[in-house]
Amino acid sequence: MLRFDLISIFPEYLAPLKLSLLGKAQEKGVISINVHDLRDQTTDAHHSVDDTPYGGGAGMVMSAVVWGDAIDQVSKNSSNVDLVILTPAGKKFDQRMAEQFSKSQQIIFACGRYEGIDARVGKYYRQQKNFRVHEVSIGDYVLGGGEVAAMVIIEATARLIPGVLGNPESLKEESHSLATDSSESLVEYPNYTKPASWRGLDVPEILLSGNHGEIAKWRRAESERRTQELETE
Ligand code: 6GU
Repeated sequence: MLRFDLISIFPEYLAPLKLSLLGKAQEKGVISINVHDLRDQTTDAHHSVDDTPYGGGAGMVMSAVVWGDAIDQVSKNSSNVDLVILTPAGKKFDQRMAEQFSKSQQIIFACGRYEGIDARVGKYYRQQKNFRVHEVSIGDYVLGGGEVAAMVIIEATARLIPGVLGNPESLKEESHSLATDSSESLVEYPNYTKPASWRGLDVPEILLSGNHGEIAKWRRAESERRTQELETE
């Protein structure tokens, strides 16, 4: 069972993880998702989690002391932890990374806010033999914090775990998994369902033909055309 732990100062922000596919997967016991409030680790009266940056500059930096205590707490007794530090300065998340994470035992998501987490946190856990540390971004834009990014990563990762999807066949043909080599990955072909004619728009004739060989060829060509279209935008 893959165990996901998320540490955040806004645990309520992560409530949607109980819903839909991920909620069902937790009920089935295929995954577990555990949300932790970073402020539970603070010892001062104000429950502060951040401070001004050394060297000056705008914004606040999240405390290594508080993060270290929280990560220690959530990883105690764990022999094999992937620590994901969410930051717009991280490596770009993609389907290949989701496939790797889906084989993990435990993934801890450090959801930072403000100007980020003291850089020593990643450095420290990289030195621990039971940890693999990943600094990850979900795209080239800046969010207010890592919570939504963590949800994106969990949703993409969990659905690759056997037993999470109702119909595992749906994994095979979808966007980004047509090729085993993700450098050659194509987006999905267009899908249609009844009615065959809607507001003057007809479903492509070939899909009504029952000729599975020709349908497969057409779909492949559509995937290539759409992928090409995205690349030339
Ligand atoms: Cl992981 N965090 C923040 N704050 N912004 C982001 C991001 C992460 N990925 C893209 N933008």
